[in-house]
Amino acid sequence: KSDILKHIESKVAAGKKSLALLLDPDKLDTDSLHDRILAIKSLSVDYIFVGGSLISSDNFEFVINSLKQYSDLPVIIFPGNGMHIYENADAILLLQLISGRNPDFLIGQHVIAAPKLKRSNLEILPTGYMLVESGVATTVSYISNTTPLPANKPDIAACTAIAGEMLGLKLIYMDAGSGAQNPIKQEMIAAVKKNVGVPLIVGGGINTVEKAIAALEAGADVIVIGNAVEKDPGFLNEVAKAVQKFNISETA
Ligand code: 1GP
Repeated sequence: KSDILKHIESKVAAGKKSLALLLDPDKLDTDSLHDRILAIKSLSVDYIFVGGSLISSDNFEFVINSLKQYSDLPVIIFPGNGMHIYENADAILLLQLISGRNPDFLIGQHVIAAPKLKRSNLEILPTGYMLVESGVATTVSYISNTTPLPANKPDIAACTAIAGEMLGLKLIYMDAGSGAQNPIKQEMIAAVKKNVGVPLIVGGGINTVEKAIAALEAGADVIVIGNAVEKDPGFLNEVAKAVQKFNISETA
């Protein structure tokens, strides 16, 4: 099994930030996937997340297999439900949707997925998933049938994350949802970071270098970029450089 959690934790302990690229199998052009994977190799991307709340294409396994074949980066499933499991990946974010009150995404899907996950070689990453209001209705909010956390309530976000950590979750993922109009506010990221010790992943609507840096400065340990790279592949290079620069200036 992979040791991705330890790797993330040791980077956080060393004060280093990381970049995760989210590949949504529904949004990818599979013809150019091979070239894209080769291009990613030359950039300082740390993790590849594969998934989304709704996967309607047949590309999920193909994307994972291609990544495993052509790159050495850790491939982590970002599942939308208990069906999104494929053991050729390295790990899976076992998401508990702690911002919501839908029992299906707090325990139901997990019970269904548990035997398959136990038989697999996937590293399980127990993750408190917090969906934050973003200005527009996101797919994840609709599909999960949950109300996102209000964007201007950092105290609710902090209490939710504290509860998640106390329940034993090893990562907190704050997400404004894919293609969010507004990324998560710095105040909210900072409030969560101040109150929990587990690594903090932040994503949703990060589509400029400035927004990426804002999330990192506020306390995100890992930032996730999806949509913006689909629209402009060159953005990945820009944001990877920004994360690198951030790490160098922090240690200097
Ligand atoms: C969504 O956090 C991810 O779940 C990434 O969001 O596609 O908006 O970058 P974007």
